[in-house]
Amino acid sequence: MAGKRKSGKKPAAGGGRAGGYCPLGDAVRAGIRQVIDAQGRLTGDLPEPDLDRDTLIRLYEMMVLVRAIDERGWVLQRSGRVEFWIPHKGLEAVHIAATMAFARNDWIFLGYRHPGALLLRGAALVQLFAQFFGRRDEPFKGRRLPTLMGDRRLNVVPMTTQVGSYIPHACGAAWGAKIKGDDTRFLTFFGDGATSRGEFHSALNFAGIFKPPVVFICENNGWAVTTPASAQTASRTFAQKGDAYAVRNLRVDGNDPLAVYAAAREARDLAAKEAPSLIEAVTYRLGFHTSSDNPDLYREPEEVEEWAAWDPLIRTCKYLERKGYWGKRQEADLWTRCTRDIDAAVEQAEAMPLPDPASMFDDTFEQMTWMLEEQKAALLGDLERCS
Ligand SMILES: Cc1ncc(C[n+]2csc(CCOP(=O)(O)OP(=O)(O)O)c2C)c(N)n1
Repeated sequence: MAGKRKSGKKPAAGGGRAGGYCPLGDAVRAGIRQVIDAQGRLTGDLPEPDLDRDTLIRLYEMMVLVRAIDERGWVLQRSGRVEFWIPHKGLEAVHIAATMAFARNDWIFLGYRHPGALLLRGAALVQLFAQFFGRRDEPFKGRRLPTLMGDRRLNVVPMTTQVGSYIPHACGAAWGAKIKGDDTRFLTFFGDGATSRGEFHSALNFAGIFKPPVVFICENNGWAVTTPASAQTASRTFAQKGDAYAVRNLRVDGNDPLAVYAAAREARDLAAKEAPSLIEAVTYRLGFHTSSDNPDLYREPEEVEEWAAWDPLIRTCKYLERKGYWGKRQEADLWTRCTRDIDAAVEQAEAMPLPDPASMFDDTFEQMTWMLEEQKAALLGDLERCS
C-alpha cells in the first residue's frame, strides 16, 4: 500500500558520501574494490580469486536459493502464514561469499538478512522454515522473530535484536580465542545503521588495541529503515571509521561475490596475524526494510532501478556464462529445484508442532525468579480459563 509523503524529493542513499547513489559504475574512483563489472567481465582491479568451477557454481546456486527463500518468505508473510519477514533481496553476495571465505569451525555472529550462512554451514532448509513458522523443534524453540536465526552446532550466533549490540560479543569471543591460543577466527555482519551505535565504536576500539582475530563486515545497504546512509554519517565512507581505531579497513563492491570473497579471505588470513579488519561492503537493499515497512514513502523508484542493474545474481550468472560454466538450461533447472525444495520444506515445517506457550519462560534463568514463576502461573491460569 503506497501512502502519501510530504512534498520534496526523497533523499538518495549515500548522497555522494558513504554509500553513494549507486557508485558501483564508478567503483575505482570511489575506492570500492571490484573483480567483475555489471556484465560479469573482469574489471582488472582485484585479481580473480582462485576458485574452481564447482565452488563457483555452489556460490551462485546458494545465491539463487537464498533469493528464492526471500520471495517465498514474502508471500508467506503477506498471506498470513509467517508473522513477520525481513527481506534480503540484493544482499546475497555479501554474506554468502564471506561465509565461504571462512573455515567451518570459525564463528559467525549473524545479522537478520543472512540465511545463506546457515545453509552453507549445513543447516537443512526445513530448519530455516521451522524458524520462520515459529515451530517448537528449531534451535530457538520457536521463540524468536522469523529470520533472527543461529545454531550453536554450526558455530553461528544469532543476532541480539538491539542494533549493533552483538558487535562487541564477536570481538570479545575472538579475544577469548586469542587468549586460549586456538586458531578460530570470528566474523560478524551488521548494517550501516549499526555504525552509529556506541557498541560499534567500543568493539572497533577494543579490536585496534587487543587485535583479536575478528573481521567486521559492515553491510552498507544504503538505508537504515528510513535513514539514508548520507544522513547516517558525515564521514566519506563507513570503512574509514576503522582509521580512528587503527583497524585495517577497505571498501568492496558488495554486489560482486568475487570481490567480497577475495576481501574476506585476505581479512581472515590477516586476522590471525594481529590485524583485524573492517570491510565495508557497498550494496543495496532492493526490498522493504521489513514486512512492516513501505519504502515508497521515503525513496525514489529510480534509485532502486539503478541498483537493480547491479543485481548480484545477474552479474554472477553472466560471469559464469562467460567462463562456459553456465547456461539457460542450468538456470531454469536451478530455479525449478529451488522451488521444489522450498515447497517440500514449507510443507514439512508447517506441519511441525508449535511451542507450548508456557515454554516462553524456559531457558531464561537456571532457577526461575519468583516474578517469572508468578507470571507463568498467571498465564497458565488464563489459558485454562480460555480453553
Ligand atoms: C538499539 C535499536 N534501535 C532501534 C532499533 C529498530 N531498528 C531495527 S532495524 C533498524 C535499522 C538498522 O539499520 P542497519 O544497521 O543499517 O541494518 P539494515 O536493517 O539496513 O540491514 C532499526 C533502527 C533496534 N532494533 N535497536
